[in-house]
Amino acid sequence: MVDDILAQITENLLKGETESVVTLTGQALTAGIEPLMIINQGLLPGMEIAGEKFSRGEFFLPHLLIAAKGMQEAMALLEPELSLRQETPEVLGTVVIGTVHGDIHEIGKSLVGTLLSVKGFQVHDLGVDVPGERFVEKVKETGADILGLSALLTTTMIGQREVIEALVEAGLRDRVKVLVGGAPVSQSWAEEIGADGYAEDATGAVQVAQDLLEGKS
Ligand code: B1M
Repeated sequence: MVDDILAQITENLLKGETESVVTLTGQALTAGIEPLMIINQGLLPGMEIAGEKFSRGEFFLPHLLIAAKGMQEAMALLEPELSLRQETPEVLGTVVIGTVHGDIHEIGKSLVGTLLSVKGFQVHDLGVDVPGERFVEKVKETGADILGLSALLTTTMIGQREVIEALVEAGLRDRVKVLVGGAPVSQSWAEEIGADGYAEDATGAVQVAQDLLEGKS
């Protein structure tokens, strides 16, 4: 039953049946399936397969857009449920997050932001295609503990390095920990550009953010 409903979510996401994705997500919640399980085993496999099909020339941009719409509409249903499970009432720290300049991929960055909020971080999400100076301004304004930089394209990940350089220029580098992520990003890239942390996925990002605040990494 659980596997069945999650498989249907994946299938409908790929078929571009946004309404069915939302209905099935609601049904999954009613059936008592945890929101994170719906995300990780229902929605994300769909996005992954959509990307693979795009690489093979079986899907085109409109397919990706409609799959993204399905995921985002389902997330609108899941986010309040995730908030209800918020673990700590006190604020663990402040995070500024966004997708770097030239890159409009939104979903992974938003998922990282949502899970950080659920854990108890105060999150300022700057959105996508964010210029370096905007990150710097917001870090200054909020006194953020952590700056999260997402990049989904091999051509835009260089933007993460540029933001770190902009922080150095603004004299803020020592005041904020930089966490990087996104499909083409790796631990070695993080080290190369002088980031403080790297996470492969949203759950990992929460762990790394906590470790950074506790000074473990
Ligand atoms: Co684009 N796209 N896309 N796309 N897209 C990818 C990334 C791609 C891998 C597809 C492919 O070819 N297989 C490919 C990149 C190739 C490369 O550079 N290596 C690609 C391309 C080429 C493009 C365009 C250039 C296509 C074109 O125009 N010819 C174009 C670029 C536009 C631009 O940004 N300037 C483009 C456009 C789009 C859409 C707009 C159609 C749409 C995005 C819609 C939206 O976000 N509102 C889209 C989509 C949907 C995808 C795929 C299919 C799915 C991305 C996604 O949302 N995944 C993607 C293929 C793929 O990733 N398999 C693809 C779900 C999401 C939860 O995962 O974003 O990876 P992800 O986030 C993960 C981790 O990466 C990590 O945690 C998240 C949760 O687990 N993570 C972090 C992310 N950020 C993090 C930050 C952290 C820590 C962890 O700390 C701060």
